[in-house]
Amino acid sequence: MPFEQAQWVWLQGRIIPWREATVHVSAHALHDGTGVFEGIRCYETRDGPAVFRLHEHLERFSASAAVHDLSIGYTREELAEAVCEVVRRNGFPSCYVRPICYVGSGVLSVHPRTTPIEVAILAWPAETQFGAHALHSGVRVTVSSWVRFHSTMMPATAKACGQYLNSVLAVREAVRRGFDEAVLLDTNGYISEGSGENLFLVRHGKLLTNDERNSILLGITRDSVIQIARHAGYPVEVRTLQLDDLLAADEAFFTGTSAEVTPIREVDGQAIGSGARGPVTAQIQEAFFAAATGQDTRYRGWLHYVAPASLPARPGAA
Ligand code: PPE
Repeated sequence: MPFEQAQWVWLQGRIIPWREATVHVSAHALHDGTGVFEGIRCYETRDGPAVFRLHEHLERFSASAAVHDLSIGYTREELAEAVCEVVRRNGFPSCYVRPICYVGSGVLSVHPRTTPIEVAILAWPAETQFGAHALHSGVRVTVSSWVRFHSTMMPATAKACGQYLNSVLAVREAVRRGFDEAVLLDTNGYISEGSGENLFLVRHGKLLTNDERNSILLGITRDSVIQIARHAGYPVEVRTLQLDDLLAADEAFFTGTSAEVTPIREVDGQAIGSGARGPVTAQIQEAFFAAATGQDTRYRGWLHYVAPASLPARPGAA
């Protein structure tokens, strides 16, 4: 269990032992889902652990909080330092980091009123979402009977706790049906995204992906892959995608902090392309990991090194 290795948690400005980082059962967030969170990866690099695109994750965290009227109460600089502190204290060479800001205990009416807001940052060692083998062999997906909620129902580009029930329903159904993951359609029947990943297609040497008009969470991995693909010379077209685009694709893959770049090999029993990881997916995957682990120095600006606070950052470290 990955949590067994996590010893320290940042809670409200203090580093405390994992087992003491608890929330009361009367917390508003537990009942009504009133919280926002982030999922961030910290990769092992030659210069020690480095948090991938920390700035962008903290920006989305604050945008999610703003749209749900939650006041985080810490600056981005304070949160960035807190993330580094949690990684350092736990001594992880690489890990997954989960900042969360939620409405605590005070009232249990729908309107949380002036109930205090709490902020915590957890970290734990985490393998890639679908397991290392899936990076090579890909995953099997099913088109969900649950529809991705539209942004007129809840802000779809925010990463809020309660909205994940939509994803949980979809992924539970997918697993029950014998698949690895769900693909959700939007309210117009176009492709939206996976339960926790964005989706890319490869067709005739071009990458295709959708955007917020199809109710997706605007993934930071998605943005990274768009930039990496363009640098590698692949055209990337951002447009609405239909199910037949997916079924007719040469290759398809998911992107996400947890899933990284995972090939999709089959949709409801129908093979995508050759039914194995395609060459473009393999190239994008390799380039993504080279960027995230600091091997490709063109993307060093994406890395926030977790250098010890007491020592000056090493030359070249951001
Ligand atoms: N869509 C959804 C719905 C989503 O949850 C994620 C992240 C993405 C797209 C990809 O976004 P990004 O990580 O910025 O590239 N899903 C997180 C896991 C959520 C969970 O509750 O677990 C993640 O990958 O960390």
